[in-house]
Amino acid sequence: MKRYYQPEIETASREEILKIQNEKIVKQVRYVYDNVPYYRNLMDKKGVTPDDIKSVDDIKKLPFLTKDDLREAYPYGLLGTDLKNCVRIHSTSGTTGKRVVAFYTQHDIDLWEDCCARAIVAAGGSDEDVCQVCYGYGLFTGGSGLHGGSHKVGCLTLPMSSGNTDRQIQFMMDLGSTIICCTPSYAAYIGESLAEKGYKPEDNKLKAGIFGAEPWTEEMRREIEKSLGIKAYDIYGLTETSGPGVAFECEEQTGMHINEDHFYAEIIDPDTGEVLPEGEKGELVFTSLDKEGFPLLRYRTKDICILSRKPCSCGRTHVKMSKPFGRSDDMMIIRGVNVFPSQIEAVLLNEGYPPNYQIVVDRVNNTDTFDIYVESTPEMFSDKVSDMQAGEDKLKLAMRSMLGIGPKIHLVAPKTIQRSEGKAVRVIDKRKLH
Ligand code: DLL
Repeated sequence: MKRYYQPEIETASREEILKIQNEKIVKQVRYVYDNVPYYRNLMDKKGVTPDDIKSVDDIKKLPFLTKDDLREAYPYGLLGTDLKNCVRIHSTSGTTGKRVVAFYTQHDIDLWEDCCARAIVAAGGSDEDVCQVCYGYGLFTGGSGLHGGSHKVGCLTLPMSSGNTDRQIQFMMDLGSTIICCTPSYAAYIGESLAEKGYKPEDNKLKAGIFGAEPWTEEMRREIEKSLGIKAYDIYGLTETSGPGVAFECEEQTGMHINEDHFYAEIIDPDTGEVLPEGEKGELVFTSLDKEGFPLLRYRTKDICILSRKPCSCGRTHVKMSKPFGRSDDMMIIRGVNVFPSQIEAVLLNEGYPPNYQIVVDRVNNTDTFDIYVESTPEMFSDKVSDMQAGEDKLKLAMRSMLGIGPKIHLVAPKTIQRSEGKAVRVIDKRKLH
């Protein structure tokens, strides 16, 4: 079985990768300068010309691009080529403002699908596999990305899209799916539904899952691995840079290899914009190295993570990014304390609760309120108020020691928190809604 989809690139030496990157960046910057007036303007304002960019070391001279720029340039302002050369668009859900629309030429689709194919092979996939894709198809990149990757690997591809969980399970069991691709919250839901139908983890043929598109903790990984009887791999990406597959996990499960021949990664201090050394935590910034339709230079993702060049036992040489600790914009500041939803998830799962919860933050009389609704399991659920109260008190204590502040915990009956088929909505911050 193949260990790598493109071994010559995935295991290339550092020098070889740098050589590829240096050649590509010179061309990509020139291409953007010549074809994207919006970015040319940013470069002119900063006094940088394509001639100043001779290698990836010079990337730090370039101006940043932010989500606000994407909104301002909507829809065509960052297009890198004639529309007639583009064959597809994808778009973000637009929950936090105007949608982002990304354009793809056939070349862009090819390199994106290669990245997803690398991820599938890293998860043990081959042409012997049945790959059930239950990310949403359509404008969202999840379905199409993994679908294309699965085709390239030669898996039998089940283009399920998300939702209709009974049908997902029927196909999974009848056709013997061996790999499943979806959001981690949907994977947890499928695991729960399988158990409810009386299936044990060993009853299905699944061996691996490729999960991403939303933050998830190591505790959640263990939960999913147990309930589905699989090894769960992380995959990362964003619409702006093409979609899933910008980075993916290998069997070591200690971070995701960034496809460095296509994307150059930097970590910056989100406040000052200064580039941080390897190993420091900060905002991830990507520069595409060979995109045509929607090339982005120094795009600030808002995802907070750490890069590592520690050698990996899988043999891949590309730099690894940690799981994002959260986004700089989903960090909540509650009564002055920084709180990430991932910290809350870790405490809940460590305390034996299922991964079904919702965080509600509000402001009453100028004071932040902080409530967490947590589903209990049928075994934990009790008619006795004192039992439930004891559970809430214990959880509050555990939260306080992790977060530094104590939320109000509401233990609710099993099955009362809405399940997610795509990206889960974990936080309702009513302060932003007022
Ligand atoms: O979520 C692309 C994708 C699809 C990735 C399927 C993986 C699998 P967007 O909808 O544009 O694209 O959302 C991008 O989702 O900036 C992160 O904040 C978050 N995200 C994506 N993957 C992960 C992950 C897709 N593995 C935004 N862990 C990104 C944590 C993730 N967060």
